Amino acid sequence: MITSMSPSKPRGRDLITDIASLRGDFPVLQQQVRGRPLAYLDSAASAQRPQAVIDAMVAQDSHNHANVHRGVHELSERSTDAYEGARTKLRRFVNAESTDEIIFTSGTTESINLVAASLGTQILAPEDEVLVTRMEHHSNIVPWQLICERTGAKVVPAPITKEGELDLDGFRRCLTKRTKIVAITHVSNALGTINPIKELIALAHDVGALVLVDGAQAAAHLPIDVQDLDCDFYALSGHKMFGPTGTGILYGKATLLDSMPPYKSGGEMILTVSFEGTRFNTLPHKFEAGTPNITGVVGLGAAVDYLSAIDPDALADHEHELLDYATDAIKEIPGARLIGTASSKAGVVSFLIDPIHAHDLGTIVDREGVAIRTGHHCAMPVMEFFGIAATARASFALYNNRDDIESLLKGIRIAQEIFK
Ligand code: 7TS
Repeated sequence: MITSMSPSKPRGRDLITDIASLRGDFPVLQQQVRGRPLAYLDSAASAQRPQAVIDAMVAQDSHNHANVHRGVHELSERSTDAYEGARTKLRRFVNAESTDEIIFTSGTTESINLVAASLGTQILAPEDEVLVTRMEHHSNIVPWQLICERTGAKVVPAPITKEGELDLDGFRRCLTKRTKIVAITHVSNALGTINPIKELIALAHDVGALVLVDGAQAAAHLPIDVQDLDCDFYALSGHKMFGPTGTGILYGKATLLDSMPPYKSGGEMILTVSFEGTRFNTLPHKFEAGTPNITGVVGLGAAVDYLSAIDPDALADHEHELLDYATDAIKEIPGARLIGTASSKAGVVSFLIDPIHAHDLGTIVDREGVAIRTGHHCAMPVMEFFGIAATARASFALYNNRDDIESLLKGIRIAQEIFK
């Protein structure tokens, strides 16, 4: 099930409900790969970009490029307006209270590293704990391990069930007075599980912990409302929500970001510099040292415009239908094993077809023009839990259709013939 909509999202009559019509917006999908129509089923790794995002970036580079926040000239003003305009779009997209709470980063990985390095140094001490879950992407494990090594704190993994859901009782048991930070994924990239994060955030706050949500896999599929969730931090990546690579945001509550030390230092993040002492800039610039990815941020703003024009209920229905169709079909294949059968899932199907190695499967379906990801998906603790080395993963986005899934099923049948 794809979770219900947030009440604070705009729900106008003019939102796009015909999801199937959107496929034509993505030029990369209009090609043949290995002589077959491309079936791109790897959006969890990186989503494709609509023409509107490409156009916005080309326009920025063709007409407006200059550095931001520093020039008095026309192009610098235009670039600054476009860059700060994107911040306003992102604020609306996650429903933050203020643009001060939107920090542009290179993506989810950098957003989490920022919080781990800055907040972690500030609040973690020996005996303290950072609670993560066993379904986290490495990006939401390793930064915490590094900061724990430096501070003497400990990373604690909350358990998961054999369905690939978070074990809620286990999560509750892990929460203690020692828990200072809880870092949880909104949607698992390896399993597709949608976590009940609002409930988890409330439980974490009950013990006084701060909560970071890894939203990398949520942003293209679910409405995000950071005020409703009451999360302290929310991280996302532009390239997983139809924007460019090298972009993303960290949302943080202003009071927290204000009190945290800078993460990177240099130009832009200062007010005054002298050898007697340096005064840091105000939010959000305090956390944006150096010349940012201006064109990328403009593209990310265009991706937000694109997503915001789509009816979230229609999008959820479309992806849910594809998920059910693929899950039911793969379940019926002899030798199939589904990894991740949570009751609440986003458009991710992780599976194995005995006796075919996931990598062989990926290579064979690629010959049919089908792009899936195979491997541990940067979630080795998940693989360890299920006693496997890798899965084949098909992941869906708004531009996918049943033909894509049929191409995958055909590829699987060919692989089975080869390995018979
Ligand atoms: N968190 C989750 C849940 C992810 O799925 C990913 C990337 C990241 C963090 C890191 O995002 P980045 O944009 O900073 O790299 N996940 C995947 C994937 O599933 N296949 O390739 C990348």
